[in-house]
Amino acid sequence: MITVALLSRPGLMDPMKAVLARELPGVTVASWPEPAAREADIAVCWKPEAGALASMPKLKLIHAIAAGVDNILSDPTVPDLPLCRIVDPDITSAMTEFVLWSTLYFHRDFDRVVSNSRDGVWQRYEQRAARDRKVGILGLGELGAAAASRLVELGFTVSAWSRSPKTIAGVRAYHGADALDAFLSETEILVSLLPLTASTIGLLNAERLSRLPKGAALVLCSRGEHLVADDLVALLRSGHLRGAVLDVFEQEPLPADHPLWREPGVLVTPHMAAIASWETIALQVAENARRLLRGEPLLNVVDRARGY
Ligand code: NDP
Ligand code: OXD
Repeated sequence: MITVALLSRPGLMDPMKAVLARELPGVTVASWPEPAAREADIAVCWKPEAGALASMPKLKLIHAIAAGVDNILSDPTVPDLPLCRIVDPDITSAMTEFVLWSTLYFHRDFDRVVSNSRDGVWQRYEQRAARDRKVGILGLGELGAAAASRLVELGFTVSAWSRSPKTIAGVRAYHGADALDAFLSETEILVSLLPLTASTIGLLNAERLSRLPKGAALVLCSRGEHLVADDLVALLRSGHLRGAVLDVFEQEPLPADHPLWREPGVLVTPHMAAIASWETIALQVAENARRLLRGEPLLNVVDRARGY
């Protein structure tokens, strides 16, 4: 039969074991670095230790437990095998909820009134209709496209930026590096849902963030490495930017003494925008395992050349 290796810190992926056993009769599930794991056909991982995947001689498929695969592709020794990621309607819904909440947080001034309420300050702010608020989404893939459409339904003025041309009802779509500045210059609430690749790392730096209009806000749901955090802080302190909801960080968990926790205008959330359940992940791994055994096309295969 088939052997599945779980590469994670001890015990983290154990909830998958029963589901895999139920879905794949006869399967051997082993946790790295047990000897059986080294003989695995399928490796399931988030951020495997460097060289681990290359040391598995029977490996046929690498399966991420996440939507993003940057933590896997960052290892230069990762073997040239099919790499699959998680795509799931519940994750898409969860991300859409997070984007809607973050948008409303700034649009309806919750960032200001939460702070005012702690200080006993009764202050009302002039309200703007959703149609008068420009929300821009970086990345129009599984997650960005769903969030953009929902924002359109709520009446926001929505634009988006992707690598290749896209058409989504009600969304002003930009594509390519040449269009980025024009997209940014008309975005008041910027939501990042890009994959982390060589082309997107450090994209949100002082130069790009300065293109946003004064008073704009950032919602970072993608990866911490997309953002140059010091540049964000400088633009917040200068008053050019209003605030940021940051869900992802270069170092996770964000250390308790990290200054971002206490930076005025920044709200830190713990990489919680969309979390797949172990059941969901295990079911997708099992489906791709069956397809692998039958020689059928795999689901949610990553384009290794693009990096996402
Ligand atoms: P997809 O691969 O479906 O979509 C990626 C989008 O980004 C595509 O529209 C793609 O353009 C665009 N893109 C990629 N590179 C560029 C570039 N250089 N310039 C412009 N656009 C680019 O990804 P998902 O929507 O599934 O996920 C996006 C990311 O969200 C993940 O990679 C992960 O980092 C993050 N994530 C975060 C979670 C959290 O809890 N915070 C949970 C899940 C995911 P094109 O359409 O032209 O190919
Ligand atoms: C991610 C995920 O890619 O949690 O961040 O799926």
